[in-house]
Amino acid sequence: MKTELVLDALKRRFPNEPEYHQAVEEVLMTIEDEYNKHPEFDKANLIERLCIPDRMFSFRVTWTDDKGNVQTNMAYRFQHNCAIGPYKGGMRFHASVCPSILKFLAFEQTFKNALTTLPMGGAKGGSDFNPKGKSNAEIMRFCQALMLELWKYIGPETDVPAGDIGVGGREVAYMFGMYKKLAREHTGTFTGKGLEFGGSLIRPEATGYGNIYFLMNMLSTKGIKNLKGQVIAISGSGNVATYTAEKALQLGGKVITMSDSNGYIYDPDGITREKLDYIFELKNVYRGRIKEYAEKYGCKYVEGARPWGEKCTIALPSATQNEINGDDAKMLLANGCIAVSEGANMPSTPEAVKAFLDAKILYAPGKAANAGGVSVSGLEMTQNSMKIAWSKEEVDEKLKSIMANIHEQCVRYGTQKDGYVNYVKGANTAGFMKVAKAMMAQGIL
Ligand code: NDP
Ligand code: 2IT
Repeated sequence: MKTELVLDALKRRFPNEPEYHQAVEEVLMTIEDEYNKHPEFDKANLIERLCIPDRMFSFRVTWTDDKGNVQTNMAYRFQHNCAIGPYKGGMRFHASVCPSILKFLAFEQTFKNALTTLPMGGAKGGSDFNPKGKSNAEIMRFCQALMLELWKYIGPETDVPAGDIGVGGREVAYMFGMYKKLAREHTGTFTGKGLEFGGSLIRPEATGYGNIYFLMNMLSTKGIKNLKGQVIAISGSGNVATYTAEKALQLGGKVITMSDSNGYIYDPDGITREKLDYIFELKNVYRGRIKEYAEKYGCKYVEGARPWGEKCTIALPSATQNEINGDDAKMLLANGCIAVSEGANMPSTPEAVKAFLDAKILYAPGKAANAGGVSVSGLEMTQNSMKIAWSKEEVDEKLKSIMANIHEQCVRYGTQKDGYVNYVKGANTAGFMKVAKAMMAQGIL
């Protein structure tokens, strides 16, 4: 494969989309060895077909705020690839949402979903709507207005959205409610639904728990069996970050940081179960800021900064893309960090990724480590189709075994001659090979 040529052509065709270029470049640079064993891929122009989304919807959403002002936002759905199953992926509501960010997320989702072992294609959607400070009624009206357009493009066997940044159980419920009214059917066209109307146990916990399960698989290759004695830095304080902290605590880890887009807290005594309950309440009930934790418990709060300068042995970025840069990575390594497992999607810049791989620490890219969320979404789809509900224990066991399976795939494709497991190469190659084989079998489409 002439990686540079493919990338240059993509950049020319889709200019000003840096996050999309970054995600594509990372995958193409790491799959070359395996790709070159298959000359038939080149003949079928597989790379271009795999990098460009199948379909991109963009539309205006008009809604009325509490003061009676008419507001507009842009919303999108990028259906990237459906070779192995219906399109599947979250919806993100954040002021920064734009085609480049959703295209990178939809691209990554395609490989992540392939790794889960479940039959799901890749998609992502969202809006530049900023949910911060909005009333419940405004959130509801926005979700309903968005769904007036989106419902035409989705369906239980077509495209199944879920949550992501700014979209949790509340937003999924409002979107699903409107979808069901317009489509006149009550099936599994969203995941992350409430338990009363088709949601799965463990779905809220799944991304965070799954990341810790993946981390434990990595640590066990070094003979480490629990998190006792490990000092853990987590970024974010949303869905992924809070459940990551919960499972880390259960396994004996000491969590010392959490953050939001305003700053981070550093609690040298460790966030206890009781303190974590406060964070759950702060975030989900009051929709407050992490700063309030520092005020309540009298610990350090650093405004406008990220937690990576604090000494830790394990870092679990769980907020957003490009939140660990090359300098942050160097600080983490200098402070003795032995493992980085990504709850967020593409949280490490290319410089940071290089630093982790050069230092040969345990480094799990998001598409492997955070696949637990979409995996339990897949299990929610299965339960909806079968019209049954599995117990917490059943879902958790399935999640554990899926994360172990993803770890195995990474080891299979990512083990280097010196024995170091390059999980980036492993995850990208395993995900790519599955999608590529499915596309080849289905002909030129
Ligand atoms: P939430 O909206 O629940 O939480 C996001 C957290 O990250 C908040 O604390 C938020 O702070 C912070 N954050 C968001 N954007 C930024 C930013 N630009 N700079 C600094 N902090 C930021 O989202 P999730 O927990 O669901 O998602 C977190 C990450 O995990 C994302 O990368 C998402 O794509 C990924 N992910 C999510 C899955 C899921 O199932 N939800 C599954 C797999 C991956 P603030 O409140 O100030 O905005
Ligand atoms: O990035 C992700 O994997 C998610 N936001 C979850 C997607 C899903 O469909 O559950």
